[in-house]
Amino acid sequence: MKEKRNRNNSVPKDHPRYKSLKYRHKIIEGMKNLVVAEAGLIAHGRGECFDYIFGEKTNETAKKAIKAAVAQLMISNKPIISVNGNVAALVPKELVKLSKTLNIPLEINLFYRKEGRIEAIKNLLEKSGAKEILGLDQNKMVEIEELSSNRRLVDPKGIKIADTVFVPLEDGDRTEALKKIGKKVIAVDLNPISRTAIWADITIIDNIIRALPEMIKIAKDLKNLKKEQLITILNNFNNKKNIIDTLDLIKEYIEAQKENAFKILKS
Ligand code: PTJ
Repeated sequence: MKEKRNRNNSVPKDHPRYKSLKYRHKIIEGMKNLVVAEAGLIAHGRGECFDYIFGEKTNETAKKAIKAAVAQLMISNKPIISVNGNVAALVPKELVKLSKTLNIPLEINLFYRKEGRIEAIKNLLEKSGAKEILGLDQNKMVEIEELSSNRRLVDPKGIKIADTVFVPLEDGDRTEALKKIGKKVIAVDLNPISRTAIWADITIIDNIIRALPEMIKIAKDLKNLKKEQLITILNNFNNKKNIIDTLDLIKEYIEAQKENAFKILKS
């Protein structure tokens, strides 16, 4: 019998899936305090499933997309980071850090507009160091006509006038609508064939919990590049090819598991 028993339902640090369980608990906690929508739990589970089938790591294809994404954000005139409940619950400090490193505002934009959610997310972001947050005063929001979901309500100083919108994990209809009104879209989505992934200009196929710290690191690396050098990075990036390469990686990973998965039986 193990000596140190887990008495308070926290995740024991020696659990083989400690990290994954830790983030699950952040999502559950987020749901209890209104940051995360109920459907956010299901979205998280879908993400976990995709993460599993490419090894729960930031692959080379994701690194290429991250570099292009940061270059795109750096050359944009009015970029914006859109924040939903799941992202706020999982990586609030990193959202604020990316926003400060690249000098890009955060805008709360929700699919499920339950009373109290915007306030809860605002408080969490502020606790994590955010100074200016857009998307707060619902009376001042304007509509994106091409969109029928709640995400159509946007801040006139943010998404409405942005040239590039960074949309970490979400439903697909908005990316399509944003593209139709001429915006560049950068998405983070573990599902390489979601509508968001396919419609985005730059698709980072990675878990947001790994993608954001990597983006912050790359933002520091690219800080001193000239605009032409950033444009060259973008010109060398092909989103369609990158998605196809990621699908190939998934095939290779699953193929390798035919041998590797059963090795644990011998250990
Ligand atoms: O907070 P709200 O009200 O704005 O709602 C947010 C959710 C996520 C509930 C809403 O946008 C939604 O229902 O999204 P979907 O349609 O479930 O899409 C979520 C996508 O994100 C799926 O393709 C998942 O595979 C992917 N995903 C889930 N968790 C992660 C992820 N991608 C990257 N990192 C994750 N941790």
